Parts: sequence; C-alpha cells; structure tokens
Amino acid sequence: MYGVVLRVYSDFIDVLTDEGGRWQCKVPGRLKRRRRPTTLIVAGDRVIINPADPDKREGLITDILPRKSTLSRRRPNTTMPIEDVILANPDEIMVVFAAASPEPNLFLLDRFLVAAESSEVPSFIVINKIDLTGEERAEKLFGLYEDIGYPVFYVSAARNLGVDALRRHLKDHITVVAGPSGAGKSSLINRIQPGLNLRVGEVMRMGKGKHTTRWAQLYPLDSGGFIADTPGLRELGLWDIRPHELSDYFPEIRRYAPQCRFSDCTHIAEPGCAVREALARGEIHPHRWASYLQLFDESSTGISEFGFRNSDL
Ligand SMILES: Nc1nc2c(ncn2[C@@H]2O[C@H](COP(=O)(O)OP(=O)(O)OP(=O)(O)O)[C@@H](O)[C@H]2O)c(=O)[nH]1
Ligand SMILES: [Mg+2]
Ligand SMILES: [Zn+2]
Repeated sequence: MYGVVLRVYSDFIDVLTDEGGRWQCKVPGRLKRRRRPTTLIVAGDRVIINPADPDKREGLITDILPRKSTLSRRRPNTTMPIEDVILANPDEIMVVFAAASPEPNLFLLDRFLVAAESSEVPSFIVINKIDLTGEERAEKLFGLYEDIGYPVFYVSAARNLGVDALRRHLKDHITVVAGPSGAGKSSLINRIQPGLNLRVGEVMRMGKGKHTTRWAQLYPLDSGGFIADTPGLRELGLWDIRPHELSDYFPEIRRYAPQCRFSDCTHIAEPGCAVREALARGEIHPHRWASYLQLFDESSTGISEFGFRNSDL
C-alpha cells in the first residue's frame, strides 16, 4: 500500500495510506542499512508499506520513494556529508501575519519571507485578524507584497472570514506554516481543520515528551492536503545568510540583478546597478529597499541573531 509519513517518533513511523488508513510502521534493517547521504525517513515521505498485522494496524515499510523536494537544515561552513532533512516534499510555505494586534512590523514579515525564499520552497502570505482592521485597510498595508508577486490571502480566524478560499488553496499540497508568535497560526489551522484543537495562545512546537516528534509532523486536512508543523524557520539557515546571496531572496531585486554591470553587484554602491535604477523609477518599494539594506547590514556585520527573538520562530 502507498502512503505518506505523518510523523517519525522513537522507532515508529505513522503512515496514512492513500486508502485513508493509519498504520504504525517500522523501518526494517534492510532499508536502514541502505546507505544514502540523506535523512532516512521524515514526515512527508511517500512510502510503500506491507500490512504485517492488520488487526493492530501495524506495518512494515518496504520502500521509501524518491523526494520531489525537501526542507533541510542548512549547515554552513561544513562540507555537508549528510543532508539533514526536516520535511520531505513540501509544496509551499504559508507565512501568517496579523493585520493588527500586534501592530504589523513589515521588517519582521520581510525576515520571514527571506527565510522562506532561502529554503527554496515557494511561499505565500496570509494576513490574519482582518476583523480588527477591515479588509480594505489590510489590503492597503500589505498590497505591496501582491505587487511583488506573492499571493496574499486576507482572513480572520476569529470571524471565519476568507478561510474557505484559503482551504481551497491548500488542497492536495503539503503546506508549511510559519509566522511570528501571536499571528494566529493555531487559531487559523483550527478553522481550516476543525477537530485538530491546537492550543491557541500556546506556542506550536515539537513535543518534549517521550514520543518527541523529531522533525516535522503532518496534519491531514479533510479537504485534501496536509499542514506541516516544523521546528521553525530558525532551522532553515536564516542565521547564516551571506550578504551577497541576500538579493536572491527578494524576488523584485532578483529580477533586476542580471542587468547590473557587475555580476557580483550587491546593489549598495556599485555603478551601473539596475536594481537602484529600478528603485529610482519607483519599481521597487521603498520599504522593501529599507529591509534589504537593513538585512544586508546585519548579514555583513555578522549579527548572527538576524534580529529574531526566539519567540518569533
Ligand atoms: N481579533 C482576532 N484575534 C485573533 C484572530 N486569530 C487569532 N487571534 C488571537 O490571537 C492570539 C494568538 O493566537 P494563536 O492562534 O495562539 O497564535 P499563534 O500564531 O499560533 O502563536 P504561537 O503558537 O505562539 O506561534 C489569541 O489570543 C487568539 O485568540 C483573529 O482572526 N482576530
Ligand atoms: Mg500557535
Ligand atoms: Zn546592482
């Protein structure tokens, strides 16, 4: 039977089969011994299982299929002998941000987007709590991200506004949830999938008990697809972004960079810079430019914290 790994804990693997059954599986030594330069098995992996004990719903994993994509921990300054995979086959990162309460800090949103971009998984934005601002004001505040090309959804978990459209977008995908504490991620996921009962007002993190979720965990959606709870963007190498790669993580800057006179242009002060020309023509938003400069500064001066508090991640 084909299925997807929901989580890995201790020696057990929870698998949801395509038929909809949940099985507790083990990985046989034969597969463990197959040496591959990557994490053996993680949430999101497609697997084939053999129902060893159908009454107890216990199975054996007979094969792990190749991954389409991965969310991996970046290990800077190492020769990375082994890829450290957090989640297999992620399709999108959903960055959740509040329109109000807390007052939106667009610099913080940009940090999340940069982290998402650096993971090379496509991202989109969900603006929550529009009950506090009205949709129009939220669109004025965050419209600049639509201009860049990010899909933006305006929702209210509290009032159940915009959730159906979002649910349709999540269909048949593996979606990774990110965003600062208090944005309403848990509230929103509870709306998307009633019955999950994630605790609101409590940080969504990997468990610390006996059955610790080692990497990520997938929550199946009745409407199709999965939401992934990951250890956080901190794991995506956000701490280690180098100044010269930063422009790759701003789509609207990345777009102009190939036309700069110097191929290694940082867009700060070089002559013949197509990015600053676009900025002068008003084709790059001043706020985003300010964010770029700030992050460039931080990455050059080696502020490893990258401006995040632990609670943001
Ligand atoms: N007004 C309003 N409040 C909301 C909405 N969604 C969530 N909240 C409130 O915002 C607070 C934080 O919500 P959570 O869902 O716990 O936020 P979170 O993003 O999961 O936070 P962490 O788990 O700490 O990362 C709670 O008090 C919620 O009741 C909304 O749409 N409108
Ligand atoms: Mg939460
Ligand atoms: Zn340039």
